[in-house]
Amino acid sequence: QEYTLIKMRVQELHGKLASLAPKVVFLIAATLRPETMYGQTNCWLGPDLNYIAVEAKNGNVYVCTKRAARNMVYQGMLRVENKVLPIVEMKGYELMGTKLTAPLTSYKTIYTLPMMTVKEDKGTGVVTSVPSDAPDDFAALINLKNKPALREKYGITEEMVNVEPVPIIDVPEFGTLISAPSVCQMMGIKSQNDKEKLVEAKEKVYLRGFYEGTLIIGEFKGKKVQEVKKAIQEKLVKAGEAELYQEPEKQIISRSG
Ligand code: ZZB
Repeated sequence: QEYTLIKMRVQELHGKLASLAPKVVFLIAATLRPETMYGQTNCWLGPDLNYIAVEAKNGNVYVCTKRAARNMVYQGMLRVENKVLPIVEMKGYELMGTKLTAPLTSYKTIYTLPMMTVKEDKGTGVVTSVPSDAPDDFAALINLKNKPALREKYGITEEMVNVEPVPIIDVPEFGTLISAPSVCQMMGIKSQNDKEKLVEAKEKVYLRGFYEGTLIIGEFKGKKVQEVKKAIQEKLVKAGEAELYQEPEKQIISRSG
């Protein structure tokens, strides 16, 4: 499985990250959909997951799970070559509300927010949120907007969730420019707890977006998603805004323990 790692730059180094100055620190989000980066509105972290900061080969500091850092060691992406050497260790909740600068999105600042369903054993444990085209992201964002108590628990302000899905891909069948909200509405999905429906919604949006979707924003505007996915990935990598990262298939990991 090949992921694109999106480098989301931490704007101000506070708390656990303060000691990393003057290094440049990035939260590293793993995505299969680099063409949707125009629609990023926030970043998800699992509040109870463990994260580490490690030094990349290029001198930057990357924040991700230890499992992802181990894969990065094997792929020659980190400065220390034969083991994972964490510079800082922290829980997801200690990073909530961090201001980030992310590539391609029109939001100048996006915030880290809590999502309960972020998996430790997938990608980097850092997830970029595209509520226009990912039903999971849309449902989780609606939850946070509607639940002051949930925001308070993690020190999230209203300003941090004051974002709207950005129309980025036109899928004629959905009859609107924003797929995820319309599919969630059609299927009656109101919360990130509607797990089964969300799986179905995700499949629908994925397939239609990939095969029938046309970008309506950015330099590849008017082109089919299928045709430009690779070009957008390459462009991000060339600009130093992303890296490529491979992940072994899950079954293989669990079989070998
Ligand atoms: C941006 C994006 C935009 C994504 C979209 C999806 C969609 P899959 O196919 O099930 O493997 N993701 C990455 N890591 C994690 C994690 N640790 N826990 C939970 N979710 C994670 O799903 C791959 C997608 O799952 C990744 O691509 C990422 O979200 C998320 F418009 O990045 B994606 C219809 C989906 N649309």
